[in-house]
Amino acid sequence: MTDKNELAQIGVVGLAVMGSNLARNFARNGNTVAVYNRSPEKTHALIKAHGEEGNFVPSETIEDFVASLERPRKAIIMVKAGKATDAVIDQLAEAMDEGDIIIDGGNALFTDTIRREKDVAARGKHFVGAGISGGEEGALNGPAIMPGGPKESWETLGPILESIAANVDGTPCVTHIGPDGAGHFVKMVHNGIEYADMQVIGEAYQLLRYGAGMEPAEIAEVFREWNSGDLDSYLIEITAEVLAQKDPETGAPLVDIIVDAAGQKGTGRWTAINGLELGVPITGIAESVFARALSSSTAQRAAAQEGQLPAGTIKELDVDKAEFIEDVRRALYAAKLIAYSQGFDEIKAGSEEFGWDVDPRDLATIWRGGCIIRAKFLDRIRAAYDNNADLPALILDPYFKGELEDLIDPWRRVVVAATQLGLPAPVFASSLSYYDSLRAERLPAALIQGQRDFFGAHTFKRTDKPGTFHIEWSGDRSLTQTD
Ligand code: NBP
Repeated sequence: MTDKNELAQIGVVGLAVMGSNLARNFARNGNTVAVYNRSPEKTHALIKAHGEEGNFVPSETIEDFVASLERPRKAIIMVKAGKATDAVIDQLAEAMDEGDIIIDGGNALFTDTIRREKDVAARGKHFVGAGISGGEEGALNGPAIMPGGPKESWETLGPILESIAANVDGTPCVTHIGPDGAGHFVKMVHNGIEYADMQVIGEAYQLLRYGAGMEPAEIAEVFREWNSGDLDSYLIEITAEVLAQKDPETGAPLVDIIVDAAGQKGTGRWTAINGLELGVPITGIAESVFARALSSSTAQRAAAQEGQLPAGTIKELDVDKAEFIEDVRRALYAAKLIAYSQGFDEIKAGSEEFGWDVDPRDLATIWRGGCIIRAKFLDRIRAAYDNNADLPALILDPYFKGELEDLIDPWRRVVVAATQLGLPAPVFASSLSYYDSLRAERLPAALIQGQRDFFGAHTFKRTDKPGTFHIEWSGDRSLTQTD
């Protein structure tokens, strides 16, 4: 139904896949929705195909769109992230009045969100950067929503966002994350974790396929089974679907037909860059971004496959297939735990750096539904932070420590097997090194500090007394205290 005279509770600008589905979700949940797209064809198409799903108020100009909203006006931007977002923000800020709320639901870089919030606030309006996860299906049926921005905007926006968010055990998968860029920051890290989660699943597949010699359909069954245990999650579920799928044209397993080159230009890359900037070792996420980059290094891979690089001679692996499958499951669980633990470390570091006061329990709660990384084990993460909000690392929670007891040996065996077979398992392996680094009583950083002092007089600290020291390396090698 469309009615030009009825004022809308919410508006959506940008009616491509995400925007049109989000608008339908609002309408289906009893909200009157104003809709506008730069090219009116998309608006017409939405109304023609889905106008009967609820109350839509379509407009062909941004001014009409703004006029069709009840006050304080609330408009969600769902356009291509970047310059398009800035252009639409400018148009909305121009047409809106003081106290109106502009929400950017695209995948914006959080630093852009911080800048935009300042600009929009200076024009007397509110700006909310909201991360929205769940892809097109989530946008339609209930996404996880991570809004930042001023707390007072949340008071107005909260109920309407709760009406469309996913819901788990009666709790909507949306809450105010923190000021300015906090929402887009946690959405970015969410996507980084998603990269790592997908990569470890990919590594498990690779080992079962080329290590245990299993066919995709057989591996699909294994993933289905895994989905009923600790690994129960959306990503494991869809992995089974993809592996079971045959190519409609050739009848071959679809996974064998798809080009094995994955993109990494978006939020996963940002998460890795931000991890480097904050000095947080998010090795699982960074390795996942690199693994995608390597997959797309087509020319180098082709050259290496032409036999130019020796494979070595150790090929035999004498393992029982069923035991190997169970080891891979446990290695996957362990590497996944590390990736989440590191992702939460990055969120904590970002929250401290930007003064957001993000509560990790909120994330473990709202990520349980709607979003791509929704998983049973997020309940465990929430419980971990409920028990101790200041956990030094997620894996130090007593429950996860207990889980790791049973995972560590299989994890080591799988990394050994992958290495021996010459099969790439970058996140399985680097996560294990990260884990062992955390546990190590002494790290070679002491030697690195010695080297730095040798070539650059960078000084070092001592284990036995306070102060900063230097060795006269090119002189008599005496010790001097520099402060
Ligand atoms: P796209 O990212 O493909 O963007 C297309 C939309 O942007 C169209 O409505 C287009 O209008 C509009 N647009 C462009 Br392009 N330039 C514009 C401009 N200068 N002024 C006004 N409108 C402009 O859409 P999407 O895939 O639906 O994603 C929307 C947002 O949601 C993005 O930020 C995306 O990163 C984010 N997101 C997407 C997913 C997903 O699964 N796809 C998931 C989560 C978040 P036109 O029709 O006139 O060209």
